[in-house]
Amino acid sequence: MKIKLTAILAATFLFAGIAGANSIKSRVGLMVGYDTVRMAELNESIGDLTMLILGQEAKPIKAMAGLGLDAGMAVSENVILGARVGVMKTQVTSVELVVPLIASAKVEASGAAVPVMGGFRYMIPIDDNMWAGFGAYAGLAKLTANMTTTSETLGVTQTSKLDYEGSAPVIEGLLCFDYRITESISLGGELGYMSMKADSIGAIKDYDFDGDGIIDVVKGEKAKNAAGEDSAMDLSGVAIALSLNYLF
Ligand SMILES: [Ca+2]
Repeated sequence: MKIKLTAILAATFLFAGIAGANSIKSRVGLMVGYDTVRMAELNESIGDLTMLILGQEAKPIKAMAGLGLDAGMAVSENVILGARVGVMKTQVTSVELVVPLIASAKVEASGAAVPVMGGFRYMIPIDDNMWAGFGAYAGLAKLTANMTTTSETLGVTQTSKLDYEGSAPVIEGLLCFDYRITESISLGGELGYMSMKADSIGAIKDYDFDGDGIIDVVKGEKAKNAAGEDSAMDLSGVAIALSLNYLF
């Protein structure tokens, strides 16, 4: 196993044409990210729904956070080609209505995204340990949105979930820096803008909320606003990330 790993690393070095200490290095890293999100239409739809059910509009969802894995191969002294995958979750927004001792009802909504991207970064050494540059990534994301309604009447609790999914092209442009803590460990930072918008999202299965045998939301049925238009799910926004990277 050790020999095999050494052989793979040796081949990587040869392919990448690593020139010396002042070249960029191949890397694998773990990222922690925070993004603002537009949401826009979907926030309106969630607000319309909570208004309809509970007479109050849910607060808009404004941000998401998540984890990512990033891998990049140095292909010249300054360029890394790489791939990354992330798992992001938005804030949960909720509205609750309570009639003391008799009943309560709550609607919660949130979203999530799994972007998979490939791209490059161009970086130059600022000093012995610090690198800075820019990059661009593009790919696809799976988006999901969830609405959960919980109602309690005279001690009897009923919960119904409604899940939607969609897919979106993703494009991200970013500024990045890297601080080499040791020869093989770096702390990275990124500030970018990520575009990630699904024009519509559809129910993931058939839903019969009241159990009367009649389907209330058919699989694939799109999330709509009060005006009956498709709700886009727009998770585009400013993206900030920190990463811990192994360099080789
Ligand atoms: Ca039904």
